[in-house]
Amino acid sequence: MLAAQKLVINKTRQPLAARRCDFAKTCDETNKVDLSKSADAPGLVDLRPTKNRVSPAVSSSETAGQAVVFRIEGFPEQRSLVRHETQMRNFHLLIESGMITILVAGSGLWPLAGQSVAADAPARKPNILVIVADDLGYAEVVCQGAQPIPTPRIHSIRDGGVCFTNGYVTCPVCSPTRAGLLTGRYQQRFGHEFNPGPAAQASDNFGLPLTEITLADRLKQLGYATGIVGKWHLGYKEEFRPGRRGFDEFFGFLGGAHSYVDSGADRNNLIYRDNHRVEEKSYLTDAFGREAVSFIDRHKQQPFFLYLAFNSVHAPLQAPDKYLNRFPEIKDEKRRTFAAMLSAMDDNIGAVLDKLQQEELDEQTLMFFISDNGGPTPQTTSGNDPLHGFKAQVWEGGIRVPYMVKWKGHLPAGKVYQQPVASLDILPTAVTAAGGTLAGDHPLDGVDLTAYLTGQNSKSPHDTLYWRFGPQWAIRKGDFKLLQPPRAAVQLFNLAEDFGEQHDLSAQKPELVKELEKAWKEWDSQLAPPRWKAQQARAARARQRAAR
Ligand SMILES: [Ca+2]
Repeated sequence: MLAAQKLVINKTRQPLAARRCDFAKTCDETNKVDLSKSADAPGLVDLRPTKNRVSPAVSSSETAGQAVVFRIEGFPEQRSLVRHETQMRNFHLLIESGMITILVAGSGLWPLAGQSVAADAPARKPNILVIVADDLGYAEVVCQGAQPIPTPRIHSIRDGGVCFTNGYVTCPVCSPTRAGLLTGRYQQRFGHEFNPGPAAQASDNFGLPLTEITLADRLKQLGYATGIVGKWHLGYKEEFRPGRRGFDEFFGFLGGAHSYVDSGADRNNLIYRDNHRVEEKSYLTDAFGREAVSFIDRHKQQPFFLYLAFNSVHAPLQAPDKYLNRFPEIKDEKRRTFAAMLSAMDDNIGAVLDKLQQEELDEQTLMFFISDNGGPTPQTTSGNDPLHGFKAQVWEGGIRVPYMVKWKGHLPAGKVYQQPVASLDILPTAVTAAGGTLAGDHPLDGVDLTAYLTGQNSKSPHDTLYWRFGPQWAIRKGDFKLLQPPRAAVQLFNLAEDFGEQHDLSAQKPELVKELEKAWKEWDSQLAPPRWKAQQARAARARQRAAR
């Protein structure tokens, strides 16, 4: 983490209008304290509040210098790197003059001799917000450029943070992915390999195994208020419910899918507030937005963890006129409804972001946005282009998803990160930011991404990523991916040149196939057998009918 020290200037500010640089116009124009032009400070840290000047510096490979977060009165928090002693000396002049306040400095900061500094002032732990979309395909929220259906509020996370072009989940369907995300561990390590099927047909032992420690458990232990709003899908029985897995509060449903317009549509999968059934009259996506804002309002005075797991844009395709009317140009009814559902989720994410801003919690909130698996395009139109495959498959279209992270003032803004990352990384990144430790008897597969995103570590966070989903499996090592599709021979792709997985290289590179197969088997040998089988709704209903 960058925040190795916290230094707060403890002195009275002096009015320095005569010397103050007009940062709104940039220092170049006033030329009063433009130390970057000074002869004794070539290349001084750029204090201008232009976001494009900050991000490249932070992401530079020449990051041997000190990361400094500072504030100029009247302007948002800034971040920059100081690489030379003369730069730091001039930085000190600005500190001494009262023109800037150093908030956070990187480890190994030059000593601030003679400064009136109160060191080690306790920093408030950041809030953690994890927003999960359901079945949202790679093509629907993109890292760069326009997209088919406008989602300006989700894009504001992208534009203010880091967007992943190679962001993966650990399974191409809902429940196992969530088990991996909330534990930071490959869910196959503890047998959580498949969906349970509908509530009425779920296996008796279905639920995130009680041996596992969730992100909520960890953050609760660190003093966080913890809440889940939305879809749980990690167990129906009492011992598996959110209240027993680290969450103080729960508003949502326990199953894998839910009507958006009838809270009592499935008597086996009702809407709950904690352990009490509630009637919900609002469109469910709006209700989840309302509850998320309420949670923040109730817990804004303390560090909180909010797991906001929308079921949008999972089937059934349902949306009220309020959102449908935004897309009169879309003639295909299915696509129009999907667009309305996505737009509704975007609005409600916007309400959450607005609330954070109103409460001045922007810079105190580390937030993630991710989809739990790829789009089931034939069922909902959720697109994965140009990736190959869909939800429930280990081609890229099933496992590479929209994924982004934002922490204003702490992570770069407007950056696209192209190394492979995983949903597993959310837990270690969040726990580390919260001041927790990752050691313990539950070894994690995820990594803290902070140093990678700030440019302090230029390596890839993961040498290798693995998938196992019944008979399907895959391994990605560097640019190459070997995968076992259902009922077919293994396929090898170079994702750097062919991320649409169109050109199978297995016949051309048999040695690489063997090497990757061996590596996958080594990982596979560490895994537990599935604790329950995949339950297909149609097959389960047929069995039930036959049993009557
Ligand atoms: Ca899903």
